[in-house]
Amino acid sequence: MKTRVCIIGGGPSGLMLSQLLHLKGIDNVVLERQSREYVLSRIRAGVLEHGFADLMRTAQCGERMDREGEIHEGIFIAHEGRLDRIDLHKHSGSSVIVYGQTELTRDLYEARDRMKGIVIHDAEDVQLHDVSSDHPYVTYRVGGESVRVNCEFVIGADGFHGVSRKSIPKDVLREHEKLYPFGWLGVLSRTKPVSPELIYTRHERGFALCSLRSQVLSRYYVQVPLTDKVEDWSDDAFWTELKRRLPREVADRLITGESIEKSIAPLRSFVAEPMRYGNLFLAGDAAHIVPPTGARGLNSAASDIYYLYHALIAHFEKGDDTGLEQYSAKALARVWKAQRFSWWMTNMLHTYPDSISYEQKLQQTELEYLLSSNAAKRSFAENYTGLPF
Ligand code: FAS
Ligand code: PHB
Repeated sequence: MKTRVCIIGGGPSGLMLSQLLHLKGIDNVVLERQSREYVLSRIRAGVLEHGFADLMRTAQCGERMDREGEIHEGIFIAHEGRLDRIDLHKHSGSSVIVYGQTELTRDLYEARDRMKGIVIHDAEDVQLHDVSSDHPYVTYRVGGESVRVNCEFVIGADGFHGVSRKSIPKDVLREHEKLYPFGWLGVLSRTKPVSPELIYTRHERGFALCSLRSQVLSRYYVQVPLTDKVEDWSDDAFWTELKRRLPREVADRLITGESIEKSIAPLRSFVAEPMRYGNLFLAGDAAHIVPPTGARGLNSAASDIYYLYHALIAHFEKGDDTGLEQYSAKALARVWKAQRFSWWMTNMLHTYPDSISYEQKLQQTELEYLLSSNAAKRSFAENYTGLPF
């Protein structure tokens, strides 16, 4: 098989780039390890920056997002039994769209199918070869048959556990990682959301988040110790704990129901540098991970794809490689700003099992400063709605 760009990973990063390149007539193939059903069964992000939403529209995949997604101009922070709202629109002139990653991934798949895009599912043993040469290629197996894909560029959009990052030599790759001493237990329930806007909660028992996917589908999280297992948590235990962390006025109106998805995700901050090695380019979770507190994960993938899309067009249409040469530095500059915001928001809102009283007072002060300063709210709002690409 021969193509111009071989994309490894059929998540939002890989599919978005595939769709954008296709619309510019740039031949590409997506290799996805899992089945489509498996990819679409994953419950992940829920908040889209305006930059991500614009990319979906450019990719001609934004129609359902604009119809079904909810525009949110503020978020709430619950603490000491009360709710404070941060007006994102007032402080940044912008907003976010609440629209689940599962749905946007479905929209991207449907667009790929509609335009006869080549997405290979159940691709086993994907391997990258000669990525530092002018003739890289990728091999994989499907249905017992080995296939070779000759290409000009390989895009590693295969997530944190993918094969692409590991194809960069250890003496070239630098990894920066911070692990957090807690995880998030998440529940999806077919219930009316407790609040029209997201509620991030700081509580002595731990962080909690009230989010949503639609007016009939709610997404809730509570911070749990890393030692917890999802089977330790019955639905009733989850709802009881969530209510204990919410202000009384919110807890009293919480509509509980059966969980249709329940999982525990560990929290980590991670960045791999550089994001380019020869003709291999990393994008999205393959290169960086954030704790989901700031809703930056999927949104950081968006700016990687934006930079790669424009760089590849300049290469194929004008022979201009400036964008490709600058990609890693440019993508990392924005990635690290998302890392900072996610780390800062996580530190401010979570309880640390062995923190000292001084650190707890600093956390409390950080939140009090945010809620009392227009300058702090403006900084929060411009980060949360999305720094410029
Ligand atoms: P993805 O991991 O989504 O996609 C990579 C794809 O590559 C997968 O489909 C995988 O099957 C495939 N793949 C892996 N190895 C392969 C191989 N060797 N060959 C071929 N294919 C391979 N972000 C937020 O903003 N908010 C959230 O609330 C949030 N919650 C999250 C919860 C969890 C449990 C996780 C893991 C992530 C969460 N994220 C959240 C971050 C998440 O949304 C990512 O940022 C987003 O999925 C990034 O998309 P991709 O870069 O496409 O990576
Ligand atoms: C979600 O709805 O899953 C969600 C929203 C905002 C976050 C994290 C997760 O910061």
